[in-house]
Amino acid sequence: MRLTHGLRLALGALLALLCAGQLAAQPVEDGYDLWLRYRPLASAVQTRLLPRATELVVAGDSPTMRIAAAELERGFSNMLGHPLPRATAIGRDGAILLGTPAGSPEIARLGLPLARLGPEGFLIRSMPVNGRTTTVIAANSDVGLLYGAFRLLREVETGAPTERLDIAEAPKVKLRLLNHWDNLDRTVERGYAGFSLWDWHKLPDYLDPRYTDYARANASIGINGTVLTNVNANADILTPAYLEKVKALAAVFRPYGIRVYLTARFSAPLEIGGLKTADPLDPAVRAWWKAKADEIYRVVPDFGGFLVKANSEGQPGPQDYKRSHADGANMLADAVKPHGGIVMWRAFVYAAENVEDRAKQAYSEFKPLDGTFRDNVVVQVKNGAIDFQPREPFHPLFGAMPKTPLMMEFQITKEYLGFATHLAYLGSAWEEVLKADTYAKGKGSTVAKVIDGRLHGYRMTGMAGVANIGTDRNWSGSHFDQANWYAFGRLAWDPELSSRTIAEEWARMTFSTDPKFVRPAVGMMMASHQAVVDYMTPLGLHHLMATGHHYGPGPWVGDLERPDWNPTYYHRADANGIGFDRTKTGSDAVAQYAPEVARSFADPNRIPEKDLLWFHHLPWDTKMASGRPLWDELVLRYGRGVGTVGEMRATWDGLRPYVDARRFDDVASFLAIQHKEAAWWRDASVAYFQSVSGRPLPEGAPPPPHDLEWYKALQFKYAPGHH
Ligand code: BDP
Repeated sequence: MRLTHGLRLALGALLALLCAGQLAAQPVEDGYDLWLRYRPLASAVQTRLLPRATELVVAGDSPTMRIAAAELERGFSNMLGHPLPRATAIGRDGAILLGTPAGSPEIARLGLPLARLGPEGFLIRSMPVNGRTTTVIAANSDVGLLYGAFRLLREVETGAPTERLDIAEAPKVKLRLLNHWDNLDRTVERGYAGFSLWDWHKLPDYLDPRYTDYARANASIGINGTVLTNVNANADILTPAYLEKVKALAAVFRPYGIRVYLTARFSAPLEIGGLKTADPLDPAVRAWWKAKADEIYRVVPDFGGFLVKANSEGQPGPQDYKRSHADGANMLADAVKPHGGIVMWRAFVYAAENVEDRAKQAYSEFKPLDGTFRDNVVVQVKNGAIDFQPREPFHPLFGAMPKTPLMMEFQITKEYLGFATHLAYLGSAWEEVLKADTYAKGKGSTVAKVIDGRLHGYRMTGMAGVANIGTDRNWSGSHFDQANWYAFGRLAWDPELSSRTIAEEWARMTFSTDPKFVRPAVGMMMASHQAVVDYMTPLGLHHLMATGHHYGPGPWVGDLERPDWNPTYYHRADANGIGFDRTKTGSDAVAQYAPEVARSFADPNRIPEKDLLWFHHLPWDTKMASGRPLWDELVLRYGRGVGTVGEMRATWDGLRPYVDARRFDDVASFLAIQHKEAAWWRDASVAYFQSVSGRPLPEGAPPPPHDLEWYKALQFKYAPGHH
């Protein structure tokens, strides 16, 4: 058939329209949408899942409720392909009904069991209302409704059946905070996702729409606070001009249930107050902080409080005046107390002049202070006793401070885990810590129970995550690093969640609900952390990274001014063996744990192999569980890590059909970088340890392609995240 010119033109135009429609319907996925993509559902799924998503009835009005309603509209209309109309009453076909008993007589009449859900919990229930089938989202507060709205959307997005819902949830931890190590010049300490989101220069007059998107993403996972500034603090943030900027950010975040916190530089009274001392017992200093707190609360009435790094890594603190950490924390606590503020005082301390094993110093310092802190102080403790190493045994302070609320500090940004390019899902690493048993009150005294307050009846509970967020289009520097932000929020909400479940949720929302995608992708995520541990610091080794920026291997470094900055301090390898003896014959750090734990850690035959060299210095020919000598095992573990990354690449290659091109390629390229760098870690580490042990490589282990000097000579002056 010959087409007339006119017909051909018309067909061409139609085709162009179709293509345009197609493109408009499927925007390029660059990761900006995170796990809140709300892509169209197949129509079969729609009818199965959402018989009641016909109308939305919002019973009440507030900025937060408006956000919740807008989110439901956005989510459902995108996923269903048609709008979710607003109605004032439940129609014939039912509706989604959103409200609090206080704000809506209709919700109050339902008599829902909300009392035990507290101020942030919510209930989602499929039930008849006025004889109509309805999906009710109810809560005691508007922010509870917002969390409920996100939860309902998650059910739909992950493909869970939503016909008969009965979900009642409340967060188990009160303070669920991100810690931004962001500087006022917008550089981010240990940040691998671009610059700081906070555009201080243009604040308060220009509000980047990204602030709203940031708040929305956090609210979707229950994060309710953000520390805007670096723990290595700058006192300028406390000056009036900056407080106006903080006020503007707080206003954006407030309706999302997110409070703002700041880091307080202990020497601020000297730097911006014109005082001659920052001694916490000096009346003028106390008065200065009190006035400063009053000023902050005039500007930001719901200001959360201060986070403080004191007397650690050169930061000023109370010990500069021969005062204790409690003296310092209590002084600030008194200043914010009248306003309902809190102080999060970090336990990450180790002193230059102290020769005690660095792993012991925080416990030695803080344990004697238990019970001496004001009731609005929380001590913030890193997950392990050294410093966010790829793997650390749980910090001995957990379980040891029954009278002082401790909050957990995890590092979401991957300072010691290959930066943004290495795929390492941290959910499993954090789960390992949270499940660890402190034995503080007998078996079952897990770290999770310390953190959620059940073990010691803490009056305050909290979890902080050092953020991995920056100006990169995909927020976190890599697509898979979004999973770590997500997992942090979910574990802060409930520290007993399974990291695998979290990974599944995330993968379904972020990529695809197809089981052919989800199963392999989650498998890859769950294996990833162990892979990094294997190719960087197997068998309990730690702190072997290159100096300063921590990019790449540096196990040979032993000449830094402080002994405990040197990798050689940590691995102690020599011709006879390797590892840090932290038993009685060494630093006796094991004694800081409860006796049951100490006994197991102290016994090389009982300690889990993953922590072996953290606590023991052992001869190279020690027989391992595999039957191999330690030396062979160590080398093979390095190789195993590289091998797992190879498998991850192959897995990802097989997932091409389920992933949009842009994100597929991004991940594939990063995995290739990871593979290359994992091999570099293995080769450099094996070359070095072989130079010390003098032993031949076990069978099957490839010899490093270069000599040790070659690896040692590598320099990375401009590695990111180090300022
Ligand atoms: C270390 C980081 C350093 C931080 C410090 C901290 O290398 O940049 O300032 O932790 O947590 O891991 O205070």
